[in-house]
Amino acid sequence: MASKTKEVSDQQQPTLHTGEGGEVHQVAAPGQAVLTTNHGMPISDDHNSLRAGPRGAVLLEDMVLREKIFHFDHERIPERVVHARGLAAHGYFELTDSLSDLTTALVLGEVGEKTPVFVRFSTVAGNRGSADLARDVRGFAVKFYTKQGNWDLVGNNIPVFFIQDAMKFPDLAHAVKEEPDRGFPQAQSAHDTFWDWIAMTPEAMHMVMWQMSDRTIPRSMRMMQGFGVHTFRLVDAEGKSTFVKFHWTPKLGLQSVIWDEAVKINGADPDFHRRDLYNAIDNGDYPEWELGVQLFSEEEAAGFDFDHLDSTKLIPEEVVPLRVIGRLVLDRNPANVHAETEQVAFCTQNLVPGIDFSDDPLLHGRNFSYLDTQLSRLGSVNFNQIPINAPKCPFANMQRDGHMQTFVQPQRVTYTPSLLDPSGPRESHDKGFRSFPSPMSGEKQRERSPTFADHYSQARQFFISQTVPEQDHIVAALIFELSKVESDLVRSTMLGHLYTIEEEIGERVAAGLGHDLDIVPAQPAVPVRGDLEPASSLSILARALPPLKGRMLAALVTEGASAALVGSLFDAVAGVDAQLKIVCPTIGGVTLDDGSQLKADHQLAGGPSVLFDAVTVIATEDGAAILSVEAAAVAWVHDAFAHLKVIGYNADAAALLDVAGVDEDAGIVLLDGEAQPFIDAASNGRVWEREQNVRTVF
Ligand code: HDD
Repeated sequence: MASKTKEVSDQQQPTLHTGEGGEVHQVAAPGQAVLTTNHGMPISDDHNSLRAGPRGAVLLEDMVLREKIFHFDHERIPERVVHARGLAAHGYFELTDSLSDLTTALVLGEVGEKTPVFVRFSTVAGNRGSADLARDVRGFAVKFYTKQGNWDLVGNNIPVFFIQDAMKFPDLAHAVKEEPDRGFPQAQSAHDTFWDWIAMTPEAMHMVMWQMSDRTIPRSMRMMQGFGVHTFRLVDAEGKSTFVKFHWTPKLGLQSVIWDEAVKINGADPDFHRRDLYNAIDNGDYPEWELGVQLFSEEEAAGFDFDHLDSTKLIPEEVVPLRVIGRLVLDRNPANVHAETEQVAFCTQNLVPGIDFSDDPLLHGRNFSYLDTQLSRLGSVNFNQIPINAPKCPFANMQRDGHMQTFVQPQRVTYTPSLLDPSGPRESHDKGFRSFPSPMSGEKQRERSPTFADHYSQARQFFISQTVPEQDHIVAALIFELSKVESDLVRSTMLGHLYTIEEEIGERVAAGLGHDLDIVPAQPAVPVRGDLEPASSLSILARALPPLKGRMLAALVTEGASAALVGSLFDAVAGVDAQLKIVCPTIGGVTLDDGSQLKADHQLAGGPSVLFDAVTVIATEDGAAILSVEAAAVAWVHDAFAHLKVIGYNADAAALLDVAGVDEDAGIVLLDGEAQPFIDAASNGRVWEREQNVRTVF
């Protein structure tokens, strides 16, 4: 496991050292460091400011005080205008299948090569201090430190986007973020301005279906897909181009939480996702994704149902299958969140030779925006010198000076061409990046191609590709979101779009809203296609069952409970590479029936069942009676039941399940001395058949 402690020097004084990742930090031998100012002057007293007498005024002369407060006052930098709340990790990308016949990019050509990466996940709308389980798209940004420079693949956990043209991005962001006249709601799309804008933006309908699906409430960053979204090009040594789309698929399978669970997790642990990723990596349980590519030619693209340059559309895997070419492993937590997670600057323009842009207009706008925003966030054109942004390959050019220049560049000649210094860096026709010479023609205009005009057909295809519970959740999410909208006109207009996507969705959402207003019909520019077949690759639940590996299970245990059953549970959980957390009435834990002590990981009220994937109750009769009048215990069991979790229990615990309103089904497992039946049931995931018994499905 990567060391979390910084490198230490045997020198007496703090000095600047360059660490493994090129990061610069202050270090000194343990116990020997002398506290200094930033210019290195040793400090004699760091607790008392310089005063005129013991009760006198503080003297302006106190440069130690002034410097300390000056630095503190400027510790914060502007948060990202979108994707402000992020979590990140270091790792590597290992190529397992070479694309060297299609691209000169070494990162995609050399099998077995491990390229260092830094990956930042994020929510989009919320501010930096918002909660992890907001219903929101998740960012999935990967910086590959390749031998040919940094390649940034700045994607999301959804393969399409809200808009087709970057011109509309500021409007989208303004609409979804908190309303500016009141400063709320924070980290939510469930408000008037978002739905007002969506109702007027038919091109967003496909993305909205994804956004309202369980994709936007992932169980863990380790259990979600990532997508490069745009079509890119691979270019080989002869200059031949192949179109490519990039997909990340998690080895732990896909999993989401239930909306009510998300709401409660936000209260119980607003840092749920960051804690999950940090702890997994810290435990050596490194998350992993496969990189798959969809490859297609210009001619194949011409035959697709939709324009591959339109980021609101996807190409189903059923049409162009995924070819798995590598794996991404995250194996090191950042040592300092500000230096790395906050200061990392992803730029979609960062490509390497052999990978090129397509003509997607959204991508072209992004290429400006990401570079531009770093100046306002990081304050200097030299942001690439921050260690997390610096390439790990040699780099050289004639760019000089600027704010916060940290390089001391001794060269006299800072231009090309030059006779004085023929040894300076020069461009290389062979090694350098060359844009694919795609032919261009046409009049300058501000118009969309008619091939971008169909906004509803893939939205419909997405819905009909979902399993029944997933469709129910989309309907429920739309009902929830639109119920928060105060404007009848916005609601009616949105219902018009939903009817146009698929009548069933419109009817079900209208029923759930109890809506008796006139629907404002949508006016699609082209007829909605009914012939797009369901594509199971678009569903989470249609995939193979996710394993229990990497999941978090819990046991609520009372004083005097069976040591044999607890022991059996630990063994069974270890057998599936999951983790078990013990929840007890007090954090001091309990004494089991064999006199052994069981340590608690959580006190009951601090460890609600929403934090776990499946739960057990192991109690004595007396213990169950006490818990039955304890609201936190009743809610613990009731929530697990309502969230469709498998619940194991011993016979003496039955009283608590009764009080919590648990009805028997395939996920309620009586444990007779051994815990394996609970694990067997939990391996089947949630008990979807229970859903209609616990909430109204419109
Ligand atoms: Fe963006 C950040 C993903 C469209 C403008 N975006 C940002 C991040 C991700 C995405 C993951 C966070 C990067 C990080 O962790 O630092 N954005 C996307 C995807 C898009 C997309 C997948 C569509 C396919 N974005 C998009 C457009 C624009 C922007 C069309 C502007 C024209 N995005 C930004 C930004 C951000 C950003 C304002 C904020 C912070 C940053 O760039 O570095 O420039």
